[in-house]
Amino acid sequence: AKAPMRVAVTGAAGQIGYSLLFRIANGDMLGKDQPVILQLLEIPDEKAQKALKGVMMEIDDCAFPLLAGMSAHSDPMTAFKDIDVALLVGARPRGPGMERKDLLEANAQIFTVQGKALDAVASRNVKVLVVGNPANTNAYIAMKSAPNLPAKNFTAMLRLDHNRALSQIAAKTGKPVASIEKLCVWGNHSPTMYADYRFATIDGQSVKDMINDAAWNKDTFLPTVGKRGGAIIEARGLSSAASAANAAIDHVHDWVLGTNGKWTTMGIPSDGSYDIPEGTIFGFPVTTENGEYKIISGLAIDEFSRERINVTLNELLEEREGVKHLVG
Ligand code: NAX
Repeated sequence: AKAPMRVAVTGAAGQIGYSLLFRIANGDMLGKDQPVILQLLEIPDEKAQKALKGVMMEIDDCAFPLLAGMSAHSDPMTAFKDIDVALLVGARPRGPGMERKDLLEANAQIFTVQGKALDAVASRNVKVLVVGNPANTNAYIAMKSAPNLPAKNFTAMLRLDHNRALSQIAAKTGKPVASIEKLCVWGNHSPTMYADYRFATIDGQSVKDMINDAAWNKDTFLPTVGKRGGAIIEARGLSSAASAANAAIDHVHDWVLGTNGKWTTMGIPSDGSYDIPEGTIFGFPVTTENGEYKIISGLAIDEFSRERINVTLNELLEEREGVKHLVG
C-alpha cells in the first residue's frame, strides 16, 4: 500500500471546505489508491474551531477507507508540518465599508505568515494551491515569503474559470465537455481573466471556426465567464463553493497525476513566457507530467488577445504594487 500523503486545508470550516474535505478524503484528488492525512487549519476563534470539530465529526461518520488521519489546528506551524499538498482556501472576506486596499493588506498578512510557515515546516516538494482571494496575489505573497522552497511549488486557482469556459463552449457547440481540448485562460482570477478558445478543438475541428462569431466571444462568452462568480452570488445568495472545491480537486489532481498531454489552465509563476514579467502568478495553458507543469509555448497572440492579456496583467501588477511594502 502507498504511504499516506499529508494534505493541509486552510479555512477548513468554511463553505468551500465543506465540499472539498469530503472529496479529498474520498480519493477524488490524489487517487483511489492514495491514503491521505488531513491537517486542517482554522482561525483560533472559538466558533470557527468548534465548527471545524463539527465538520470533522461528519468526516469521521463517512468512514472513508483512504483517510489515514486527521487533525485540527489554529497555528500554521503545526498545520503545515511535513505536508505534501497545501490548499490555502481561508482568506479575509471583504467586510462592509472595507476598501480594496484594506482587503489586499489583510490578506497579505495572512499569506505572509502562511508562506513563512510553509517555508519552515512543509515538505520541500509541497505543492501549494491558493484558492482564497485575491488568489494570484496571495500566491505571490506566499511564494515570496518562502524563499527556501522552489517558486514553482506555488500556484493559484484559475481552474474554476477554465471549467466555466468549458461548460459555456459545450453549451454553445452542443458537444460534450470531454470532447473539448486546448482551451486556456490567461491572467488573474478576476473578471479580467481572458478565456481563450482560439486554439481549442473538438474532435480535431477548430472551435473558433465552429462558433465563427467574434461578437459572441467578446459580448457574451467573455462577460459570462468573467462575471460568473457574481451571477452565482446573485442567484444563490452565497458565493460559489462546490464548483470552487471541484476546481481545486481538478487542479491538484492534474498537477500530481498528469494530464496525458492535454492542456489545462494553472496560475503559476511566469518564466517570462508571452512577455509576462517573471515571477508574476498568471494563468497559463499548461500540460503536466510526473508532478511538474509545463507552459505551452509558441502560441500566436493576436492584437485582441494581447489587449486582453495586458488588462489582466496590469490589474495583477497593481495588486502587487498595493502590497509591495509588506512583501519587499
Ligand atoms: P468562507 O468565508 O465560507 O470560509 C472561509 C474560512 O476561512 C472561514 O471559516 C474563516 O474562518 C477561515 N479563515 C479566514 N482566515 C483564515 C486564516 N488566516 N487561516 C485559516 N483559516 C482562515 O469562504 P469560502 O466561500 O469557503 O471561500 C474561501 C475563499 O475562496 C474566499 O477568499 C473566496 O473569495 C475564494 N474563492 C476563490 C475562487 C477561485 O476561483 N480562486 C472561487 C471561489 C471563492 O470565491
